[in-house]
Amino acid sequence: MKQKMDAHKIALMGLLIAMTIVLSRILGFETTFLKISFQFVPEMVMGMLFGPFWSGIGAGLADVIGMGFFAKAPYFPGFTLNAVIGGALYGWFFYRKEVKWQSAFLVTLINTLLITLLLTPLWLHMMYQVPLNWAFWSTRLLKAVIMLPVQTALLYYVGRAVPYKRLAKRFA
Ligand code: FOL
Repeated sequence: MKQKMDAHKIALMGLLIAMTIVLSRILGFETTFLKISFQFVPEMVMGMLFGPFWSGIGAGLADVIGMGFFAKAPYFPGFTLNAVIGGALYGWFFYRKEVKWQSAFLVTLINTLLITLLLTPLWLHMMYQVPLNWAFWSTRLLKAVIMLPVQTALLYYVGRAVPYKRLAKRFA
């Protein structure tokens, strides 16, 4: 469901966008071809509170604004699409729902397969003509295998800690 935004919600969304930018651009690990960050944490909170539509927009804005301030590479729209898809996924899975282990794992798996192992390699190939060889895939697979349990656990515990019912009532 699309919800109406008011001043209170816009302020909270702005804070979550700022947290996403800090986690992805300042506290993230980044090389030309691989990035590791915890930006999925504020993105999932967006998803829980605002649903797929607005969290897609919020995550997309965080990418565009973050690139504007801290660009370490040329802007490429494919990564904005990644952000929008990622934000929307968290909204589909967690909007006003109790976070379960199964859903935390499933959303991480879909994210990993679609974004880390399919779309990002495609964008990097288009941007830099990176050869998609074994050296490329082995680092990506290693990241995926390590981050899958870490991300699942973080989504679960953060999801449990967010009082989404109370917040939803206050917003209503
Ligand atoms: N263009 C835009 N719009 N946003 C960007 O962040 C961006 N970044 C680069 C180039 N153009 C951009 C730099 N290149 C990954 C690797 C290199 C890279 C961008 C992304 C990458 O590995 N991404 C991770 C997800 C990020 C995360 O874990 O926070 C991936 O697994 O796909």
